[in-house]
Amino acid sequence: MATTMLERAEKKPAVPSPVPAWISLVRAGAVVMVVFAIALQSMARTIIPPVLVIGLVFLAATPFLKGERRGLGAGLAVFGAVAYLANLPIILDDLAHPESAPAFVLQLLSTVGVGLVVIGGVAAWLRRPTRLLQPLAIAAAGVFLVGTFASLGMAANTDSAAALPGDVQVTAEQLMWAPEDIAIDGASTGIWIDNKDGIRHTFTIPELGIDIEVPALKARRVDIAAAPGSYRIVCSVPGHEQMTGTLIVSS
Ligand SMILES: [Cu+2]
Repeated sequence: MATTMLERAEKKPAVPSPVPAWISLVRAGAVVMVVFAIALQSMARTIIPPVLVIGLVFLAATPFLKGERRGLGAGLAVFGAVAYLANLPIILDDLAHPESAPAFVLQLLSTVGVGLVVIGGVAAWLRRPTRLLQPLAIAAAGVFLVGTFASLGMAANTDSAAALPGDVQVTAEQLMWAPEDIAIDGASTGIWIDNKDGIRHTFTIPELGIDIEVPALKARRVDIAAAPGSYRIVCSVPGHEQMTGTLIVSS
């Protein structure tokens, strides 16, 4: 009799075990990171190798995230955390400027994504899925939505300066100044700076004490009073060291 029952039990189709909460969290975070990688590169209109690698790693790992693969979840958490910390100065700068909405929203997305993966990864490592995981995921979504609406509102309320007649135009696009050499003379001393990027820039001429904040997709103008000569133009945003140019002032 006992043997028959045992046989019956063995023949019963296996009931799939529920997906552990931590794996759902890591999966959700991984999907967010893939979306982040696609969105950031689309906005920049170029392939950014480290971002491409981050996106591909999460994309490749996500299908293999299953209940028994705790190591993979924990490994993704470490990878996500290291990638995040390596870019921390850039991320913090973007998060400190919500009026430049595209960059702010993307960094909020990466923060939520890495946060979910790390919390899920730690839960996997401790082998202690807790009831807190679902509220944490809901809180992360809430932070993202509130932050996004606040940022879009601030961007909408940020003015853009119009060019005045005679202004020399300089454009910030794809982390470059165009043109890189700006010539002004006694007749034209105004410069109109048009930021076509989804991230903030600064039009900075250290020698002249000029440091103009130009939010994403906005324009600013500045009047220059300088002795004839050439002056170095930079952008002081972290990671924008390649944005250099020269202001040539003739008499
Ligand atoms: Cu810049």
